[in-house]
Parts: sequence; structure tokens; C-alpha cells
Amino acid sequence: MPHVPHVPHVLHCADKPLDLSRPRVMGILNVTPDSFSDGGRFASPAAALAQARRMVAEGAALIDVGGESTRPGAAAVSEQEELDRVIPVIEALRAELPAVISVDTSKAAVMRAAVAAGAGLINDVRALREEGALAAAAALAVPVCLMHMQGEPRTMQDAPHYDDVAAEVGAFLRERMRLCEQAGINRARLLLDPGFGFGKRLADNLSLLKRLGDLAMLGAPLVVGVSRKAMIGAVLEVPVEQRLYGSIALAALAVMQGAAVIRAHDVAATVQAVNIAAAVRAAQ
Ligand code: 8Y7
Repeated sequence: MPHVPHVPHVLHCADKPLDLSRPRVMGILNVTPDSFSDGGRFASPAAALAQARRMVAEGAALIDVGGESTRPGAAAVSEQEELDRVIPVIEALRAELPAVISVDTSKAAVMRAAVAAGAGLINDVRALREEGALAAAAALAVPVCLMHMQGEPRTMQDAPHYDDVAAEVGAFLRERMRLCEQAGINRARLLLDPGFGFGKRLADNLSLLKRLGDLAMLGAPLVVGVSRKAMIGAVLEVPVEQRLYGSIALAALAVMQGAAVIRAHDVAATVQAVNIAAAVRAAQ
């Protein structure tokens, strides 16, 4: 296993510290009517709150609230629609739950409103490339997860191409980190994510997972989202509702190579996979 450089162990997520001295699970809370893997079952604030409570009881340290579906072909969502979906849910979660609330958005206005409502982390699949997002995040003083994506959600799976996927994803993340630091976002506030499935073929996703340790060398905590994704369906030939075993196997492999946060739908199973892999990783 490669040597992992020192990364900060405690992130300051608004009022909540997030201890990453051991790997953590981020529970997925979609508040979209069109999410591919849970079909928008949690679109009402009450239903979303119940699901978030369950994920926290199962050991999630973060809850990632998203109002824009990024599955291939999904329709764009207006700023107002995204605000209407995520803000009431963030307000309800903040009032009740100890977990860090993460907002899955690329829009500057949604970042600002979400942090004002209690979000302690920005999870941006576009790595602050949207208009105004870099400045908004710089002004907000919460940690930011920068994710790699080739292309745009609507068309990203049409013809993804890399010569050396791990090197290219690493170069992109390093450059986004540099621009963030230049904009006043301290390196200690950044997390990085290779973006499994975002403009990547099966071979690219497998190669990225195998070489995740290279990305850990960038010096920021790594976030990994593989839960129920198409790469599992492609290898195991199973539909989305049968991807739990593949998801937890990949979560364990990611932790073994230094992942700090695993983003997942099935929190109880993922926490066990993460904790057992962390124990092996920490052994002599
Ligand atoms: C990821 C993500 C999605 C991921 C991070 C899905 C919002 C698609 N995937 N955020 N979001 N990493 N950081 O299948 O892999 O959950 S949406």
C-alpha cells in the first residue's frame, strides 16, 4: 500500500467538527423526483427527514442532500426549484440531527442558502466550475468536495475518453485545488473525488478504483461514490436493486487505498464494510 501523505484529521463543517482520523460514511438523501436509484421516494421533507434519521442511526456521519439529478439524460433544474427542494430539508435536518449536512449542488445561490440554512459542507460534482461558485464557496468558509467529471451530465456517457484516466483525473483535481487556493479556499477545506461514473467507461472506473492510492497523494481527504452505480451492474450483470454486495466490496477496496469518506445509499452495510476495511488498513 502506498504511503498516504498527512491530511487534516478534523474538518470544520460550520458548527460541527468532522473527525476523519477514521473513514466515514456519507448517506445519500435525494430530494429529486427523478433520481435513478431510489426514484425520488424521499421528495417530501417529512419522508426525507425520516430517511435521514435512519441513516444517522445506522452510523452516517454526513447526510448529502441533493436536489439536482445528475444521472445521464436528467433534465436541468432551475435555481428556484433546487432551492425549494433542498432548503426545507436542510432546515429540518439541522434542527434535529448531529450529522454534518452536505449540500449536493453546483449553483452559487443554492450553496449560499444551504449554508445559511445549516449545511456544513458543499459537495459539487462540477468542482466549482459554474458561474460564481468559486467565489461563493470562498466566502462561505465550509469544506468543499471537488469532483471530477468529463463533460456535462446530459451527455457525459456518450463518448468518454482518456489515455490515462488516473493521471488525467489527478491533473484535473490538482488544477481545481490550485484555483481554489488562489481564490482563498484553504487547502485544509478541500476534499477530492474522482467522480465514478461521471464521463467514464467501465474500464476507466475500474482503473480509477485500482489506482485510488495515487489520488490520495494529492494531499486532501478522498470522497468515493460508487453506491449502486452502473459499473457494478456492468461487471455483475445485476439491476440497480441488486447492487448492494458490489457496492460494499468497492467501498472496502476504496478505504483500503485511503478513501476518507464513502458516499452511499445503504448506510448500515457500508459502515460495516468501511469499519472492517479501516481496521485492516490501520494494522501493522
Ligand atoms: C457522486 C456525487 C453523485 C459521487 C460525489 C449517484 C452527487 C450519482 N455521485 N457526489 N453525487 N461523488 N462527491 O449515483 O460519486 O449517486 S449523484
